[in-house]
Amino acid sequence: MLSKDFLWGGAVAAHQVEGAWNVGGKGPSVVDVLTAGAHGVDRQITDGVLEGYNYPNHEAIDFYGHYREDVKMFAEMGFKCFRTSIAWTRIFPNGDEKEPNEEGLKFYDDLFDELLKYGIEPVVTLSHFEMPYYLVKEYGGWKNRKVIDFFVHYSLTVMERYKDKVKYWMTFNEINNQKNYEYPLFGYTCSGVIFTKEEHPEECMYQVVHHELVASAMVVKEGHKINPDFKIGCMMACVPLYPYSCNPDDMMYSVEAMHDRYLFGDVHVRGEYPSYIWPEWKRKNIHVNMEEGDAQILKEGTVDYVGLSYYMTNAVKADHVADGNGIDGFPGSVPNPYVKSSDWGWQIDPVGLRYALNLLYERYQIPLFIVENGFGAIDTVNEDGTIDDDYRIEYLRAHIEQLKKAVIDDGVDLMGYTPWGCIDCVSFTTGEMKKRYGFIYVDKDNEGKGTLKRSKKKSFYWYKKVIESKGEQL
Ligand code: BGP
Repeated sequence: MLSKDFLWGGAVAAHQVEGAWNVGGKGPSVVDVLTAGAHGVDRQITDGVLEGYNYPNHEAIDFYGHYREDVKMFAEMGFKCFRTSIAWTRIFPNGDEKEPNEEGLKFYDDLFDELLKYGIEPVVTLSHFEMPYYLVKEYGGWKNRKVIDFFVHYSLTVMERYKDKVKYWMTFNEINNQKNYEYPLFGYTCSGVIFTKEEHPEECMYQVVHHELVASAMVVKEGHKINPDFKIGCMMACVPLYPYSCNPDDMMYSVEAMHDRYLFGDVHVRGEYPSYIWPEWKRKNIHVNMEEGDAQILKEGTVDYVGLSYYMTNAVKADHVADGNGIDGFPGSVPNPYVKSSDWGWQIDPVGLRYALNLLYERYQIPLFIVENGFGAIDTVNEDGTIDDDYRIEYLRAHIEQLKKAVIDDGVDLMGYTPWGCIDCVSFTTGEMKKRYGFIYVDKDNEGKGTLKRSKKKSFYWYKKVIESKGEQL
């Protein structure tokens, strides 16, 4: 049985649920000018808001207008926590203002009060794949060092405001995805970067990442001064890479390829760049500008826990690297014959979750928090309005079984589990509604039509029992 303090809950991000993209003084965010696409690589930043184009994020599921009803349903499932993000542009519409927008601050006050009313702890991501569009246009996004100060000012403003309501924070969602310039959706939207022809994309993304790591460390350090009880974590997309075979070349390649993922945890947790990065930068002729004092900042701003998303593993094959056709832009990755894939090609591997937790805990020895995991699928509503999402239950059950093994058999210190998209929301990689994760169904289709009515799926009742029984009744 998992401990009574284990944080069971669910996760979403502001721009994938709230809608109300220009309401209450909110400014446009990069995700508000992003087109939908069948696959992540097709999603594009437009040059501002296109007339007549249906931006799925603009209304999303209107959590902004429905949050009371939704929180009540989370409470009915027994959530101990709820992970969401704050939309930077509700607080600072352009991003470089001195004074925050009171109406935006008030919205999150109300949301957090509503959660606390039911004893649900808010878990807040400060930057979940978005930033003010103004900072992209005027400053070039995170390429520009000035953005560090804007982000720190925004973060400390909300930490000060909610210091008695929010204890759990995370700085950047899936920060390691930003480095993945082969998959521009992450590079562009997360960090608001548009490369010029002269720029070396990888060098540019390392610069972006350095700025974010420094900003994150500043926020961790200063945040602890605001409230020493804050638990401030980092957040990484954890996609462990298996060697495709026991060929030593595959094994060695998997170690090298994992560096890309570890880099972020290594800096966040250990407070310094790891030894393997310097020779890599030298080999690739990458130069990252660091200012005097940055090393000290990284040292002083180490995180309290590691938040992670886990959806899949990938297998890598050394002799497949050169052809550049890896799955989802991961060089060298090939389908793993031992696991199945979702309709979107994500390889389903529950044991990989236990493996991931062991890898991270052995390396860092600080608490871990699974803040995303889940099964994106097309749901069918039966004639009587019920939704039998047994495939989702099966996926989550298998993953919870493995996380329990990691905790009980392997001694991993795991703070909690918040399945992604606990209420249906706009998919990030496709910008569509049809890829659903929720325990709660929302009546809205890909064309943006629907009543927005909420209904409980079969998994709703199942997850309620899981929480009630502290993970015993799966
Ligand atoms: C993660 C993101 C989330 C979420 C999730 C599922 O990478 O942090 O924002 O969207 O993936 O992805 P998708 O919605 O594309 O299925």
